[in-house]
Amino acid sequence: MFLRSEHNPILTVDSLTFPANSVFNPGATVLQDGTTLLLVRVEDRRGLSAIHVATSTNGVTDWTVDETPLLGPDPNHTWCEWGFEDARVSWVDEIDRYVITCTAYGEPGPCVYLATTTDFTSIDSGRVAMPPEDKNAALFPRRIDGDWLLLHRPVSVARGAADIWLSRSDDLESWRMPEQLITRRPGGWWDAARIGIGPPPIETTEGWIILCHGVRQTMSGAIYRMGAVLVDLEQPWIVRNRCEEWLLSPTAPYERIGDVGNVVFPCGAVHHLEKNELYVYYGAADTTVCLATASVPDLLDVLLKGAVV
Ligand code: BMA
Repeated sequence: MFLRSEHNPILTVDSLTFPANSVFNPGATVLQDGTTLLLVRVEDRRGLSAIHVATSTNGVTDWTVDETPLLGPDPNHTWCEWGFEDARVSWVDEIDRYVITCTAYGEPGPCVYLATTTDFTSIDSGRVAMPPEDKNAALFPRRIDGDWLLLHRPVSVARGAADIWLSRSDDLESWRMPEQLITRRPGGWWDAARIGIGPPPIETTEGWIILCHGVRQTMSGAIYRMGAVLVDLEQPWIVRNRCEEWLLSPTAPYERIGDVGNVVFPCGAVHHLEKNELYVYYGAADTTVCLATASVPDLLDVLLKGAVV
């Protein structure tokens, strides 16, 4: 279903003009002029992460990565003293801005941070949207039934549970009515340990495609894979179908070996409407940025046949 780019990994630390440990887990969007823009997580040689802007005219090769981070560790605030991680980005017509959701990391624990920008050179407004421990958030790009909808992944320390929740807001500032949307499957399933959102939901006539990561614990550590869920177009709090099988699993050497081996971690997707193709940008082994593509009709075909599990 998903075809890996022959250029994988499409972005590595060797392409940066500044020293760093790793570059991974990219959010993605396409600008007005057709440039693909990634919000990549760059981990520096202290171990702290920042969100940097990377651009390419073809979305595959020749990336330029800004040296100055868009969001970086701030020692003046405990909640982001260790930086920002794993950005997702959506263009939101109603507010004429991009909305970035990412993890702010500091002593209180990881929390969801929501920021807006018009140009990716500065942040207009930014605030913590969900207290710790909560991460892996993505916004639906338009209001539904009058509300903004945020997908996020709180952790229940008591149960060790980490599922995808949905919360609503009138103003993108205060969030209410959290409800569980997509939960881990039990026992031997590939997403039994944790499940979290990947890129922001992708709108199609059949519903919203939600790509997610699922985690399974094994005797030699966790395996992070990618799966897909289809939720209703007008009532996205209703899960229509869920693929039983994963759609991308770490098998390539660059996904198997790295700082954290056996990880594919998608945060960005670009729907190229002319080809009806999805470009999914993902982190491989917490070390590099990779790309896999799939036909949207093929993906929907699988999703429409899938069972709700
Ligand atoms: C998750 C996140 C990701 C990371 C993944 C695998 O919990 O922290 O940033 O890619 O673990 O290490």
